Amino acid sequence: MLKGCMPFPKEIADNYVAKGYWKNVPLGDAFDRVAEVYYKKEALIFEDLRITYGQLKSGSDRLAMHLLNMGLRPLDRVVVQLPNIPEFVYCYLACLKIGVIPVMCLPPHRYSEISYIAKKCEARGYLIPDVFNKFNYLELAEEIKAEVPSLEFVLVAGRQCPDQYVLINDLLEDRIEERQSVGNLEEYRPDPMEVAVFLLSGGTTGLPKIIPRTHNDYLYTSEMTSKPLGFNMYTAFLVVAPLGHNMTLACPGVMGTYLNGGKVVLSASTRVDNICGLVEKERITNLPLVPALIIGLLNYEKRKGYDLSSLLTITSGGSKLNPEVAKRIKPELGCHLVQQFGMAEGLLTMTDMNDDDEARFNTIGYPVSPADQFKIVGPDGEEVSLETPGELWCRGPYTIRGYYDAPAHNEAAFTEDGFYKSGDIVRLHPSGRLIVEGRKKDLINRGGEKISPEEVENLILAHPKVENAAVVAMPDPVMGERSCAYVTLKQQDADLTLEELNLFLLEKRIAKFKFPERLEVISEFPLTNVGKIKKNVLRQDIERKTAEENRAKI
Ligand code: OOB
Repeated sequence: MLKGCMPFPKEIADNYVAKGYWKNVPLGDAFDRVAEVYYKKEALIFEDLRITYGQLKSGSDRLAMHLLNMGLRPLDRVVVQLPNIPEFVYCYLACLKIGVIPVMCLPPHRYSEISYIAKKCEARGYLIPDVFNKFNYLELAEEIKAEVPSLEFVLVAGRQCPDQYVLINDLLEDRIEERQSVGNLEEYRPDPMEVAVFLLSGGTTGLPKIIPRTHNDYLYTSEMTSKPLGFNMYTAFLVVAPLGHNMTLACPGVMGTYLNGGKVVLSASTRVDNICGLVEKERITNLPLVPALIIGLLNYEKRKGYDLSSLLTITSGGSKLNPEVAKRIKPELGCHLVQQFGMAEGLLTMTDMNDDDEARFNTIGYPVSPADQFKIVGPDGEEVSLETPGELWCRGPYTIRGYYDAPAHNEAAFTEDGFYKSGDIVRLHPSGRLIVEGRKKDLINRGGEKISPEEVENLILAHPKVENAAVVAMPDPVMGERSCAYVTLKQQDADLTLEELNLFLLEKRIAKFKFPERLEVISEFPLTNVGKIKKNVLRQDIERKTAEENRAKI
């Protein structure tokens, strides 16, 4: 396995193969097999582009050959920072076919994240749009190239780019298969036990950790998560969240839709009018959303003007769904709710369409594989009794055994016998389903997008006026949580505004969703007897303040 990755122990891997969980089929082959059956059927829709399985297969073959000709080889890493456009899917499949590892970054990431990740995984390629959401990625690429010596190729989705970069569409249009045999790809067919994709962790430590997912485990993920949703060739799957998220990519996501011969529709925006318009136009059957968008959809007054009757399921995942919101889905949107709890590290749990209301509104269901193992553990490291909250530890055929090149962190995050310590606090319902109670890890979950407080605190601490800083989650009725920064200042009589702080963070060039949305300047921090900031006291403080402010508004 790629150096820096922790393989599954041999006897366990053999057992997963023997039991049929791992098919020993690379992801690219799995797609091609379906594409041959559904050659003329629509696979990918974006605005007025309608792409068939046949076109997607031949386009990704062509792109794979071009990548090889450029010099990319199996297990090379390429950072992917493309938005939800067809080029993303072509490039993803092309990489999978030749074992090049796509590193799933997000369009809002900026210099700070991309330079760190590209360096950490020694990326040889960087895939970007030219301009997206008014941001110029070509300029960013220049700086990344200067900073990351391994980076040789910049591939651009767009109409124009500097000479030293390559336009993805030029490659997609150049009929290389007339000069070279497609059969040559066989030679580079990846080992299914190898890494297929690098995902990024939500990150509780300073910077994101890299999550290696293998062909075998990632294929299994998509197979198992498409079952509770009843995916088949009539599935019309709408992608709203970034394609680089595990949920949209593979749980069951794009890959799960393809394994079943369905069609994927890409949404260019997260606006509710856009979502409703696409559901009506494309007769969408399955819609995965974070709870914040479900709330947006339910509260969208003009929704009744759209025909949403094709919807069979809405999957909610990424952050906790309030049961009061869950209850409204069936009566108001006319489709089933399926709750999904997951993590890029692996484990997934889901409710079933046929579950009763109590289970669907209040639980996150069962782990999706019979081979998933989990423990719910108290602070002493011992398993707690039924219905007692504790930390969720998990292990199984699609949960990683370690982050990429992070031995010290792995020691803390995994047990010796391979359980991943998720940092989530859950409780076991007598039915065997799990209920999310909270979390132990220091993280902010802003509408499903994860923020590492430590990463932001380290940047705030560099502000000349700031003496000490702590970033905590504040409750929010739509996003679930937003980020609030508490700071003490070096000079007690000085002041600092949120605008001033965020202008400073803008210079530090991190993704904007990580910016604090509220600032509390205090005179001193509540400290434990060993001098650590008592974050729970700050969380309670901001919870009380926001509750009081909300009461005052009514
Ligand atoms: C998904 O993956 P990540 O890696 O962005 O975040 C994982 C964390 C979990 O550890 C948990 O803290 C939280 O996100 N989470 C939920 C949740 N689903 C995820 N918390 C409460 N309720 C839920 N339903 O977020 C992810 C990956 C695959 C599928 C779905 C979500």
